[in-house]
Amino acid sequence: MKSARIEEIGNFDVVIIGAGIAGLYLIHRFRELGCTLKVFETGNDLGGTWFWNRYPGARFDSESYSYGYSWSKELLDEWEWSEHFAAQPETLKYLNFVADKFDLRKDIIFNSRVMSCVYDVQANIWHVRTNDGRKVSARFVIYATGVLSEPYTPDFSGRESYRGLSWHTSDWPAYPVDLSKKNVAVIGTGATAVQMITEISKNVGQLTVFQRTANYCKPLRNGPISPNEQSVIKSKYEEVFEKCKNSAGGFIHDFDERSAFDVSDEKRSQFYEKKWKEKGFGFWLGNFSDIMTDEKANETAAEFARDKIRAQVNDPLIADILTPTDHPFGSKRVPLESGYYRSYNRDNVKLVNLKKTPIEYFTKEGIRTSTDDYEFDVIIFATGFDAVTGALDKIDIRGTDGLSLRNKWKDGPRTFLGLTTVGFPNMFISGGPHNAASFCNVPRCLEYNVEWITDCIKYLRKNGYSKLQATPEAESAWTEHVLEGAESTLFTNANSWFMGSNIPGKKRQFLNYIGGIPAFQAHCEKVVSEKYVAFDLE
Ligand code: NA7
Repeated sequence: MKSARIEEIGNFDVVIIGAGIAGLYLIHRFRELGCTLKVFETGNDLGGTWFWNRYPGARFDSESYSYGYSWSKELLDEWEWSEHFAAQPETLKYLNFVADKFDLRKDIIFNSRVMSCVYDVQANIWHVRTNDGRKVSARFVIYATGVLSEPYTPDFSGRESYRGLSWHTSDWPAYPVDLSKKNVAVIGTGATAVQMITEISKNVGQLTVFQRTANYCKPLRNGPISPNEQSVIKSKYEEVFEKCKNSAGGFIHDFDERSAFDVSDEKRSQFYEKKWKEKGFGFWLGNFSDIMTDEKANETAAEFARDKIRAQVNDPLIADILTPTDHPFGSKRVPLESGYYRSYNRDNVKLVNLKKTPIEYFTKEGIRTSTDDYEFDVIIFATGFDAVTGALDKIDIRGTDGLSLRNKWKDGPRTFLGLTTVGFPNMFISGGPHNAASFCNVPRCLEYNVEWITDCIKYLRKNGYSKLQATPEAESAWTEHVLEGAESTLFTNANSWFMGSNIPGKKRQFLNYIGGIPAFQAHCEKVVSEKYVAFDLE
């Protein structure tokens, strides 16, 4: 039980919610502006996504050297990634290294979840309350609450009656877990499950994977960074970040200008083979320009990927279940794998096709599907997140006239640039819906947003303004622009967290901005060059 004691901890220029990648950089930038600030973090330490997601096998799907912060040359010189795609412990160590180097911890209150943020129109101030009885007020509130931070565990009938151990992947126990003699279930086969299954299948008693939708997984091709590669990386950081900035998704990969049909079948196969052999997302985000917009072009890549899947699985019936046919390639985030499909060649790994035999309910011992009873020692939910808006929905956010953000967004989010929303003055979201950050090599976009937000507040302070909110016209135009852009792609053809359709009852609508980083940043820069006319300033 949390104490009912209320502790007033003062009035600040800024309150930041979340001490992950965006939150840490926000502290640094606001300090440079000379702002007073306080940060609240639910976890007992910093790192956000990389604090919570400590499941076996958790690692980047972005090239490590394209993921770190770009804003400190000293930091870039000092830090060395050990692998092309770093594992979670190394990333967490990196974020702690950054926090220590820039002395960021002292403004963070840990173990403190923000429960409500209420705007007081008269005083033009936000009142923030936490679950541990703290109360604070601030002129500006910034939500650095993460894109994939609100875990989703399906409400299976009888779930509470199950007597064995169970947890969500983003709540993996902090103590060592030995599964070597356990009978384990994993529900879900998204990017998280793909990493985790590969790892735990190496040392588990018996593993049963419950799959609803098969995914197109591409080989990650990780490896250590050699001393020679390390010095090349260090000499090319500027080039790397420039490349990311000019790409659609903030990665070092970008789409080929050609259509899949500009080349012969043979040349196309050769191109796919080359892309498949590359590290990371090249086969997805460095593919022909039309694979995410033209169904026929997409099908050529999808069929290539299907052949690769079938070739890795010994049992053709299992291979068939693992081969997706019901959504376009890349319309869900592509999991990057390091032996995932081969895990199913092990005698102790079993696959259950939930499309044929759905879960009916949980029992005391395990799971009952339409045909079988299963008993488990451990059930792991790799069932994803209430993405992008989930963490915001958890907080009671009240703007002008008591307007609730949950209510405002119940038919889908409406924002200006994914950074602000009408009715909630002086409130910013560092990775909100309809922002480039939710379809991005995330730190690249978060860094940009943090700089944009802090520059905006600097402008307000310099010009004597104390209140800002987007105009309704600007918000409507942006929302329409985002949704129209999504309709022209194949992303809307799949059910995924991109569409919010993984959460029962959530409006099925595209949550990301798909116009690419250069277009997004051009919109943001236009707003600045026009002296923020898209906002009402007081
Ligand atoms: P994802 O990609 O949303 O995957 C969640 C998985 O859980 C997916 O296979 C779902 O099947 C499955 N799921 C969800 N609800 C159910 C129910 N009710 N029954 C059975 N299976 C279910 O989340 P991840 O954590 O893997 O990855 C999230 C992001 O983190 C990823 O995109 C990377 O950016 C890193 P479905 O496909 O919905 O049929």
